[in-house]
Amino acid sequence: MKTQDTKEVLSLEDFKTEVLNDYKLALISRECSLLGRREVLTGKAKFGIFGDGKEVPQLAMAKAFKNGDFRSGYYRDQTFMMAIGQLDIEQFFAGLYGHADLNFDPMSAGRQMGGHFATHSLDENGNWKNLTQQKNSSSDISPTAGQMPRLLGLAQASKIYRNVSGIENKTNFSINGNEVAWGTIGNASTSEGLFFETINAAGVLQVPMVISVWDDNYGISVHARHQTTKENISEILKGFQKEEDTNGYEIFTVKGWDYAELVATYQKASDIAREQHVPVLIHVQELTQPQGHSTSGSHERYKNEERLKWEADFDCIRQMKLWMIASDIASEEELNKMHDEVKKQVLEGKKNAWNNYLNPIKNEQKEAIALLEKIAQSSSNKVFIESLVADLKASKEPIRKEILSTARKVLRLIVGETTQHELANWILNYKEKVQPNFSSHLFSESGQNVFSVKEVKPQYDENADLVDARLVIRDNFDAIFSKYPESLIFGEDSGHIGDVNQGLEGLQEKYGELRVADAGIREATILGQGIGMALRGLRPIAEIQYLDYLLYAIQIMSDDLATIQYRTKRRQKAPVIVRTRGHRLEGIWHSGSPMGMILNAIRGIHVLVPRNMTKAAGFYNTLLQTDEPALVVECLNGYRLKEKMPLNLGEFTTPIGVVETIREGNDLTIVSYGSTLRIIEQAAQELSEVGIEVEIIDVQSLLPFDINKDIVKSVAKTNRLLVVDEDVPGGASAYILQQILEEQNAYQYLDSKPQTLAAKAHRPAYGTDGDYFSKPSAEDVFEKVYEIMNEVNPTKYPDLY
Ligand SMILES: Cc1ncc(C[n+]2csc(CCOP(=O)(O)OP(=O)(O)O)c2C)c(N)n1
Ligand SMILES: [Mg+2]
Repeated sequence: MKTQDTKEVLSLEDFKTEVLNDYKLALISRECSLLGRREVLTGKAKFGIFGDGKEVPQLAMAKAFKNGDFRSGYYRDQTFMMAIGQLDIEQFFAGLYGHADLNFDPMSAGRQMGGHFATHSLDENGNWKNLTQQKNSSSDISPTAGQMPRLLGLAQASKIYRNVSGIENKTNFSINGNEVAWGTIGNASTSEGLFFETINAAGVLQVPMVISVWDDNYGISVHARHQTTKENISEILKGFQKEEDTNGYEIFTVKGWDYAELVATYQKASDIAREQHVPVLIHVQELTQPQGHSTSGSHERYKNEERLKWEADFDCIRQMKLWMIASDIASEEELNKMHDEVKKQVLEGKKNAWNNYLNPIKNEQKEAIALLEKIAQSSSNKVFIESLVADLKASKEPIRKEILSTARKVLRLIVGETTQHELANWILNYKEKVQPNFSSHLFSESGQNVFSVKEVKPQYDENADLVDARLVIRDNFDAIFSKYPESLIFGEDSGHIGDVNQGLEGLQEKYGELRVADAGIREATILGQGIGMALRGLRPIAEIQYLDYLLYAIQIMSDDLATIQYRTKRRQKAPVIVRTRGHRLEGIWHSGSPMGMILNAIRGIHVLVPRNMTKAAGFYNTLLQTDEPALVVECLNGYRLKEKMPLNLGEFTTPIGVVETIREGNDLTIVSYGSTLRIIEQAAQELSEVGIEVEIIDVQSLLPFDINKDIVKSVAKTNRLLVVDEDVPGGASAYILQQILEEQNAYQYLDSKPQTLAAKAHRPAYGTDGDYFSKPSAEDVFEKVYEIMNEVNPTKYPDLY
């Protein structure tokens, strides 16, 4: 047998020891699952989903997994995580309890339910660790198959590191692209489109990815016959098999209880993927679920007697044990003894984890009780307070909600009493201490976040010519690719023709097919490429051809990219730039501006809406200096407009979160963004002709929004506010209004009703008339403003209608 790193032949004794260690780990993992379920049923933990029945193949996968490799998997993989040394018994239970402390639950600091695994790519200061000297797992998400798109990017990173020059020195992330990305997925989850999209894309890209399907014949209660054609995923994927002169996959099938065969298969898969950059699919069959799917139900409801008996017989740990006995690796007595020891060890670990979780909260409980008891003594509501305190005291396994909720209830009972101030302070301090456990790191809090970048204005030659704006974008990308060798762009038509608007024209020739790349029509995995590569230190720009098609990727942006920093409490980051173009052109699927939907779906990603290409280019230049993900929506109708060509390409920056006043006026403030601004500017001119002077503010950055609160300053001057955009009514305009009225308190300066002017609720119709009758026009803006002014001064601005 080969060992993990040296490939040397082991002595028989070493071999036995290795197998025994593996078996012990399988037992530990199984005991964790069994005890974990009990912890949920007795109320100590809220929900449990475990890896029982899948232990043995994970031991085999861990043996082939090397430093620098990455996993992208799902909730069954606890055994694997233990086998690579990234999860111990106490951490397993800390995750189950939701211990909100990274020191105890390194997976997510209690933010995710147990069974969602991760390793730390960043140290406590947010700096990259050396990923080639550790075993890595990207952080899991719950949506089935949601791990697949990112898996593609994790694998592709190796290909980039192996083949692109100029990044050889990035040895923190890769050594010659020798790293494999390992995916795991349940059999039923292969029904998802994301699975097939990823499989196809990896077959095209030929990247070092090994994807294991853990096949237990079920997806919760739903049998394989409802999930998979022919009930067999490897059978139906046979067309992907690589042949001599084609791309494609190596496909293996193996029984999930056959330890020796599993170890051999995983070693083979690893070699093929690592050396040849050919993807491998391993269909691991005949796995079981000894306790059913999760703690929410019991599998006796949907598995018949025969299946249950088969599952008991073919339990992978039982089969491994039989094999060990038959092969004289150990006697049954020895193995039973080992099992007894493991049971004690797991119980011990569980107790420690529980105490570690509970003790700090108990101390907080004590502190609160002492304070509240003291307050009760001098209160006119003593009796009521003492009753609340008694309830809190009675809680033997308190949670923070009970502590804070009691304190807040008492506060209401002591309003006006001398102790009010002390308790109010205690509550505020407690909240300030605890709230970040649950809310920090949605965005980067590091010194490299978007607020850290200095503004550099575009510089121009005195006689700068006006050029087609797409040339500003193109030449700026040229500057970016030469300045940042780790940057790359990919999307539909982004490579050979240099994107549909030729903002990348000629750049593939200059920077090569890997850095300026065409991608298949598959928006979700284009995003996944971005996420995976960013997780491995590259600076990907994922291009989505039109804003209207971002919907295909929005799930991955929302579930994966937007939550990465948050769900790992910033131990992983993926500073992907998503480039797209939209807002206004022609017809239902080339004119959408669903910014409200996007804003609400992707908190955790910055949302930037530049009004022209110089602003857009400046955003890219800013973003590449930061460590955060962002979406940049270029104006689809802006590429042929004329702009001056800046001199300092690749250097000038557009500040993020800062608005710009693009026209000054005293009568009313119009707030907008993107293409709509050109219409508003036209209307403003016409309004000026009838004596109405509007101030126009370009938001530029919807998330973050006006960090300097400049809009309220304008409203304080004009006392009137109109928000205009091309989204549906109540879409992004409602968000903008909420920011201005609620966050900036602009309501106090208003002399007229604050209003929004948006597109019609339906999709924009085709043609110029379709546009005119669907989206706000210059006349619509004119009349809306005029109507507001008419209400103010009907004599000066008489009724139009
Ligand atoms: C998109 C999505 N739909 C539904 C669910 C709920 N769900 C969680 S696990 C699961 C079944 C998955 O079965 P399978 O892929 O075979 O994995 P197994 O649990 O059997 O290992 C379902 C439907 C989910 N998490 N995500
Ligand atoms: Mg299954």
